[in-house]
Amino acid sequence: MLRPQDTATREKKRLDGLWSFALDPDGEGRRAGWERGALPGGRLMAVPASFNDVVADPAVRDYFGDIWYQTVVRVPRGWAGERIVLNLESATHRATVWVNGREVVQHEGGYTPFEADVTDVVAPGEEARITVVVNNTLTFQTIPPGVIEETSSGKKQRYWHDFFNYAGLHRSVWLYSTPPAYVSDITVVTGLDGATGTVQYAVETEGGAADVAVVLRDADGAEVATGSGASGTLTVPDVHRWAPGDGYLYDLEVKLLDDGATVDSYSLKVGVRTVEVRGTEFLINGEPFYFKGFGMHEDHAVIGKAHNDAHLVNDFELLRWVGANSFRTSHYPYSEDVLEHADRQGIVVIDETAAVGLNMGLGGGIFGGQGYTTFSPETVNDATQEIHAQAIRELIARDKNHPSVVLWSIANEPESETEAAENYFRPLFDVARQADPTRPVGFVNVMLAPHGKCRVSQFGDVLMLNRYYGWYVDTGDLEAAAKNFKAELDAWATEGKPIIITEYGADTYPGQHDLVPQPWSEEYQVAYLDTNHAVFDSVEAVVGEHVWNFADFATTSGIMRVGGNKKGAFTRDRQPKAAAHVLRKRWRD
Ligand code: GCB
Repeated sequence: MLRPQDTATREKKRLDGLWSFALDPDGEGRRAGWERGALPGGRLMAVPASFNDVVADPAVRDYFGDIWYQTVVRVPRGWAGERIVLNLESATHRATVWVNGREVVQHEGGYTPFEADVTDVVAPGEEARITVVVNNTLTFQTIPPGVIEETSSGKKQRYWHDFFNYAGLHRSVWLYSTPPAYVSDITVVTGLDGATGTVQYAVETEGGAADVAVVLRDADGAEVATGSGASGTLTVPDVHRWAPGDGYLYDLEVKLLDDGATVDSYSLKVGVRTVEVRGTEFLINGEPFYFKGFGMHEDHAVIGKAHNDAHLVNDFELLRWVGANSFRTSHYPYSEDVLEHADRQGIVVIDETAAVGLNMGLGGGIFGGQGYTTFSPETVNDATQEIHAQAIRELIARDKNHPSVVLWSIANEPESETEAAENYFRPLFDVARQADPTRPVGFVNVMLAPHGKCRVSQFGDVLMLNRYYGWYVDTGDLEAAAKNFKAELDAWATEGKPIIITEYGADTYPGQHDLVPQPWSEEYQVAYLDTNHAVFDSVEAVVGEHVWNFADFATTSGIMRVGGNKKGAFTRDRQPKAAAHVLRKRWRD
């Protein structure tokens, strides 16, 4: 699926703004057919936004179930004879969509786009009523998983991931037009042969006309290569490579031709670069790359997980300020605007699915997750695995052309020390490799499955480790932390694969100070980072460090969290803690 775009043959209309909004705890809307008329209640909600923190009502914040959204849009009159498509960049965690009372699409999974051809349901120049029922309930058959439990105060949503279950329409909704014959997908794979770059392309089309022509232009708009046919390879002498810190992008214009006349055109940004794992090295353009950066979250006051361009630009400004060259989309696919910006900025991305919390033994009460077996016919089972596979396919289908994306992470901290985990994950690595044979694949390993116990790491091209020596273990004892961490890393290094420390961090209450550094103080966070860095620097196979987290973020309430998770180098409103200055020194010097 291609992102909506304005081109010589296409137009798009953004449907963001205030939509009608209704919570429907009893599922009455589906029975009564709310899609056939105006929603009851007259409430309004911003799109895009997580609805949770916008409304001043605890019952709304923690609500789970059906959430109805509706808007009325006028279809541009100039779209007569065109194909008309409704596109939702995300609906968390699933949705059914009606246009003028007719169901047009359903989608499972909260962080990837979906769309419907609505040409036959709308009329150019006329109004169309768009109704979306979003559902945010998590079960054992969702990614991420959750369960509804009966408590003394009623039904409650429980889940095993450490961030708040924000939901709603988090990203833009579009109506767009294409000609009846159109380009439906493009895949590019780039290569390097000395100073010459190659751009292998494959174009898919629908609706008739089948002649394809492509033009590759440099950033100044000068033509550097042309091709014809639905697939081929372009060569670019003296190529300007896409590289970390240098987000140089070419533009690939794809034209669909009928008798020589252009019937559709689409423009794709292309960064020419290679990615390869060799021994314990992670190579970008054949050169060893060391990941410096963060696990992040899409998380802001009021809007929750909604995309916002000002926050996007600001977060990347802070990445640059602190000297980061990369981040992980922990723990779900981020808005595609984020990836496009990473492409432009030369920031490297580890792209993760929403498979987080597949570990019901984790936490020992920390996240309240006891009493379930992770993998069983009644919990995470074959049906979950298929939904997980689909989540991997949709992530890769959406992000395969982004030069910034160098590595797929198919899960964060799942149970991985059991035979059941091994059986669950083996085929999922195949799914990822089938969908993209060009990038390495991995998953993020949890401390409970150290070297020698983990049965899933064998499938990964890289080892991604989340470790909290000096925080969750060896709390406050950084000497022991260093010793134990080093011993574990030395053991992992024997695997002969690159190791990326995908999480390490210490909760820090901004403004909390200690002359003798104690956990929660800014001084302890600094000392913790220094200790960890000394360990990384002593293990050659370590090729990256991603601090947990870029910024403080919202979580469920609990005795382990003070107004959310406070492991940010920045506060939730993006002010630096002392740690941010220390990182800046290490990463920029
Ligand atoms: C982890 C998880 C992350 C949590 C973090 C923490 O291992 O991957 O989602 O937020 O630990 O702070 O406990």
